[in-house]
Amino acid sequence: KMKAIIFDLDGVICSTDHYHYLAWKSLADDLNIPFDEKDNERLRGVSRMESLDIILEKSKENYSLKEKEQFADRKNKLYQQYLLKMSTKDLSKEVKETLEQLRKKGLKLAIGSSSKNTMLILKQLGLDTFFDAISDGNSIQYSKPHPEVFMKAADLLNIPYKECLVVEDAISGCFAAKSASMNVAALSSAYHCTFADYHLNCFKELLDIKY
Ligand code: B16
Ligand code: MG
Repeated sequence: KMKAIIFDLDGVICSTDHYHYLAWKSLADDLNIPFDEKDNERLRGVSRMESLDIILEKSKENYSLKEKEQFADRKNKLYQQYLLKMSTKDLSKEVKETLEQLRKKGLKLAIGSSSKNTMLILKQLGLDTFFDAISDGNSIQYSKPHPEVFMKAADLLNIPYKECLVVEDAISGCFAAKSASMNVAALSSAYHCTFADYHLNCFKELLDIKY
């Protein structure tokens, strides 16, 4: 029996994954590093610094930690400019209504995101007070595929891991959930994840699951 749902943020609740891509693309172009949307798939769910390291794999230069921190900062500032333009209009009707109906079923609802911008994004969407628990990139030591972010969310809810369902768009996130013995519903980029318990064509299919 499942009592809680832990949602990934970027790529599940909202489409900020595209803004990540645009901001990284701009940095990669400045540094003359090839980077396209296929490369971007590897960055899903992965932390900011780890994402930068993946991008720099194709660079001929060897950058210092200080330079890398500046690059990550530059990317984040650009990314936040996109976030600041977001509003409640960027929360789809489908996601909003599905969340409300899941809550009506008595399920606990939480966020489990690697992003340090989680609170800003939730505020922009008008969801900052909606969830029962929020576990994000600021409170973890290891990012996905490590299960820490989801374990923290379940601990905050006080629900056993086996009774949680994680909703993910990233393979790294599906791994993270499974490592914590949680159930996984995979959608969009993670749809073909072989070990997911549920495969969703769209967000509202969460309502078809037997909890
Ligand atoms: P930030 P999620 C992840 O969020 C993104 O998928 C990933 O692409 C990003 O690098 C990471 O957050 C860190 O984000 O730079 O805002 O701290 O999918 O776990 O909600
Ligand atoms: Mg995601």
